[in-house]
Amino acid sequence: MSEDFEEGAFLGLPRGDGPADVAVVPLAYELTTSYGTGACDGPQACVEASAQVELYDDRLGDDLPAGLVISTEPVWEGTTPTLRAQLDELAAYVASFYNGDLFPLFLGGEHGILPPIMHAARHHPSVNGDLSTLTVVQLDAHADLRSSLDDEVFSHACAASRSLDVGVGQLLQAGIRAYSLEEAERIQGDKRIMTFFARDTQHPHTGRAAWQAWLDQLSSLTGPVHFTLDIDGLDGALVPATGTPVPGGLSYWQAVETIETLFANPNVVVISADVNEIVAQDDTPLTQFTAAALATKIIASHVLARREGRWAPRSSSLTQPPDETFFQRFEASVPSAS
Ligand SMILES: [Mn+2]
Repeated sequence: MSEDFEEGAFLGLPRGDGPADVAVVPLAYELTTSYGTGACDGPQACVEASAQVELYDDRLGDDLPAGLVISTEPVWEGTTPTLRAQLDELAAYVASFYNGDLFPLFLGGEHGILPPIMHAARHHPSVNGDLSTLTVVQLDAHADLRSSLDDEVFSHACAASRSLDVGVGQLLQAGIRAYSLEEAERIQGDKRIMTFFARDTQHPHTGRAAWQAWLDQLSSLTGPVHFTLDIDGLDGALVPATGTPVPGGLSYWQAVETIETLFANPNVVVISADVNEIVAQDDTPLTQFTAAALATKIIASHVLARREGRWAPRSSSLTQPPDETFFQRFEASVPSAS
């Protein structure tokens, strides 16, 4: 630990001078978690665990912050009483990080944060108001493609469905191994969705070819991308405290390879990322440390993309909060869903 270690900051990095190049944004949101609880404290636990993550990234060949300003924002907590009001509040808050000047990394919180984040992402200059140009790349145990769970259409189990509903153009997912008949049919029938199942990529004999197909898919993407990492996409042994740990998931190195491959694609601009379903584990810090290590890998991969000319700041005039709220947008897209 260096003497400039700053308590409460991601990686202990002091704020530094000037505007932020990377913003780590903890979102303490948990209103629909179905099984485990504690996703609300997860972001803070991840920031604390990051104190033990090495600043050196082998691909970057440098210590973070590598000359940049990495800012850890105050923990966002909703101030409104209902789920719908909190989602609107969240969408308006995160919109301020989509002006194109910086790279936001959101820490959640349950996966229900994704649809309002995607609504806000329309303001990024690379998206320029048209979310249909945006691809979401998702690592997750669950497809998150239900139409509702326990009568709640904004359940974390519907995060991917609602993101498509607010206008996201394409969804690529891997690690998927827990899903319903409804979701299996949706994956089959919806051309916007491409799913790489863990059964195939983790198969002891043929998994290697299936995994390579996933990497090839990431390398052939074009346009703006948001990367969403539900930590339950990893094998449950690595993240035992997450809300719904599932066996048979991705290895740590597969998550790293996904991140490195995506950020290395010269035809993609990764505009933002989130790491979610983090829960503070009491007996060992394994769950939150795993999340912190992968969040650090995301930041290092962004810094490398900047250095190699795949990402540049693009100031936007669209810095105002969204002209329509998340719910206005959602209800316009899916008239029957409200
Ligand atoms: Mn999820």
